[in-house]
Amino acid sequence: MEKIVILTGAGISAESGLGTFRDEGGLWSQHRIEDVATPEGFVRNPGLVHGFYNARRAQAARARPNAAHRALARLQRDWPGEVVIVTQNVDGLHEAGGAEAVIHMHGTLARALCGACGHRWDAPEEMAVGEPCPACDRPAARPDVVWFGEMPYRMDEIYDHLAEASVFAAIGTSGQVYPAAAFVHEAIASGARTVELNLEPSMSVSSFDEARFGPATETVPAWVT
Ligand code: BJW
Repeated sequence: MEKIVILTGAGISAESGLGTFRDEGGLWSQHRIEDVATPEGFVRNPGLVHGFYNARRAQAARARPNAAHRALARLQRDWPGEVVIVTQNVDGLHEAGGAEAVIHMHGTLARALCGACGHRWDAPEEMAVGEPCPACDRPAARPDVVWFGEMPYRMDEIYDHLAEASVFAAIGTSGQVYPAAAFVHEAIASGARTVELNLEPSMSVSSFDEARFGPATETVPAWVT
């Protein structure tokens, strides 16, 4: 049975109205990474970080899945082998589009994490500074997302899937953030055929066997059929 492993990034949700990070006008042109996406930034100014993620949580709650999310869900349902979706995105649009068992390697806006004891729970719409953890009562609630310098989630599982992949596709990701940017090399080492679907060539386009460029709502449904 052929296993297809798909890595998605912010570009797949762009046409659902969610901003990407590194495109012109993207999130990193409006916010400093060190301030909002590192554990040190959270310690320095938790209010700023909660504000950043509260706004993104509200925006993600309003967003609807697009044709690319739905096409991947269809592939997952119809493909006779296994289709594993690994996303770097913290929105829930793959699931809203019908996908199952999505691996959120950079966490999710929908959950809160206790920085003291590791307990996780459903995030309220607005997280506030000093909110107590429901398990240990310490005021250490943070968004359950992976910041720079932290270990992305479920890495062993992802590497196991990559080792068994017949096809690896990277969709809507700039290939600038590790370890996700190196997944294509793991897939190549496993003998997988590799394809990039992106608006324009990413940093690692030359590593892929095939590349298709254009908006995800066009390239992904076309690739899936
Ligand atoms: C479209 C489109 C449309 C637009 N249709 N396409 C030096 C070398 C190597 C590594 C390091 C290094 N120095 C430091 C590191 C490690 C560091 C890192 O990678 N730094 C780099 C900047 C160099 N990485 C880490 O710290 C990670 N942890 C780690 O490495 O732990 C150790 C470890 C080692 C080995 C194994 C395992 C672990 C953690 C990284 C955490 C990243 N966190 C963020 C925030 C998450 C929460 C949140 O959402 O706020 O994750 S940062 C941000 O970048 C977010 C994204 O998931 C991630 C990737 O961004 P993405 O998705 O690629 O978006 P963009 O904007 O970059 O690209 C969008 C793409 O879409 C573009 O190509 C567009 O063209 C395209 N597009 N519209 C199709 N309509």
